[in-house]
Amino acid sequence: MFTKPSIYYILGTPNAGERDPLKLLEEALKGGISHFQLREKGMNALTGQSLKEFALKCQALCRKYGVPFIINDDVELAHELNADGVHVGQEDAKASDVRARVGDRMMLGVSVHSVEEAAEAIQNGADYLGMGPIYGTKSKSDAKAPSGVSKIIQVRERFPEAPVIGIGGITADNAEAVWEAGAAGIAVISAITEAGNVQEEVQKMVASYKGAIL
Ligand code: TZP
Ligand code: MG
Repeated sequence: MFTKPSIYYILGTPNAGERDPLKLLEEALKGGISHFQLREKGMNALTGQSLKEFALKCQALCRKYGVPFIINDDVELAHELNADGVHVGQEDAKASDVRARVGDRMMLGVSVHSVEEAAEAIQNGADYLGMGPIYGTKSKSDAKAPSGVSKIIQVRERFPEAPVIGIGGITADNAEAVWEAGAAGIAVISAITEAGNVQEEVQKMVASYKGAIL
């Protein structure tokens, strides 16, 4: 599910600003992202039918490149589109309810901020954990204070088998510490979305991992 180093790209139309989100996604796919999450949130976020149409276009692109298509928060949309995965935060639907709704055919990711939340998420059927913000982020208005990589290390000690994806302010230049903490992947919005050359930026992120490919 997560070959190390996984580059997990997250995007919604509000993140893209003036840029074409589908072009950004295709460039990122060409650059070698391993996962894509549609996270449609914030000002002018798409809803209803326009969200569904946009999601279908993202899904088709992901299929073309053989990359799992994951939907943030919207369990019903994930179910309707038969997405490859769904991701929920602590304030979203309960992981156990999501698992019951989507069954075993879908990857389930849960955002956690502590060993306790990680234990609960795993107990409730999470396949992977999102942990952050590692560094400062401008992409999530209600983000908690950055925690660095210490929480990843704690979760990895307690649950060595659980894939942990670091998130929050991660760039090709600061990713190494996240890999060293034992993350299976890094989740990124702005460093990819705002890159001058998206393909190259993704390649740099892959290259920031110096360990064995696992
Ligand atoms: N959850 C924790 S930080 C964050 C989310 C969704 C935003 C990550 O975006 P960026 O731009 O890579 O810091
Ligand atoms: Mg959420």
